[in-house]
Amino acid sequence: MYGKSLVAACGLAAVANAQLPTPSTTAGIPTVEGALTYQGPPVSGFTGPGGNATVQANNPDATYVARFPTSQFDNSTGSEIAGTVTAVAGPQGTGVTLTFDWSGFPDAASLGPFPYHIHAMPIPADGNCTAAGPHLDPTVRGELHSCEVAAPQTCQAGDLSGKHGNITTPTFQTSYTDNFLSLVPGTQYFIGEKAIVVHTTNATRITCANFVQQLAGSGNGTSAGSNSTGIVLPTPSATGPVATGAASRAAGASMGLLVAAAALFL
Ligand SMILES: [Cu+2]
Repeated sequence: MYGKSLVAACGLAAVANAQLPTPSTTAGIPTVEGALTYQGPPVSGFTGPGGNATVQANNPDATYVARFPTSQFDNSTGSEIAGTVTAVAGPQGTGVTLTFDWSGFPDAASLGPFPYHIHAMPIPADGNCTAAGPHLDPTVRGELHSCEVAAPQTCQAGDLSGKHGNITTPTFQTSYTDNFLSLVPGTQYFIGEKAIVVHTTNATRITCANFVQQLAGSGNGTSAGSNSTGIVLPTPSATGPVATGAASRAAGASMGLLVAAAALFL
């Protein structure tokens, strides 16, 4: 449906620098792994076949935390992004308020700005960011049109940087409410047990962590039943320990190798 000509017409080459991976299929930008959403001018009002995202009301009083690892250093970027992203219900239970306390971003001039998204799946215990799959996109909007900031209901629900801006600084400490996310398990917009992934500007996944529910009264993680990170999986028997990590961090790999990988796994 979408050929290389359309990709070219979209001006993809303008997205980034010489490190930008080349779209590798005649079917358009590969999306199964969660591509870098097209960064050019939006097409006003464009939605996927699922139409506009719906405002998520009646969110429960629950807290989910994505804890980023502090034990790994990314040789390819010279960085160690650390910190947390905390998710609670928005005002009157509408939407989700996200609070970011991130530090350690690499040089934005050469590797940024840094997009970040909620992806459709959790990462496994080995921290493999690629396993997070594509973006959380319940309206099936896809990657070929950039997020229209003035109309966030048209964007991919998980495209946080599309809706709220890329990261361009060494630290990222902010808070905002996104109305198109949910804390209700089982809903299409539910972010729990899904990964939040940070990319370099060419879509390489440089770190990731899962949103895991923090049980009431567990404080910073000393209550019975918590694991070493102080957070507890709602389904502790499912897949083992909480996974935080950054398997895209190929220690010692050159940026060139990562770019080659990114070309296959956007
Ligand atoms: Cu992403």
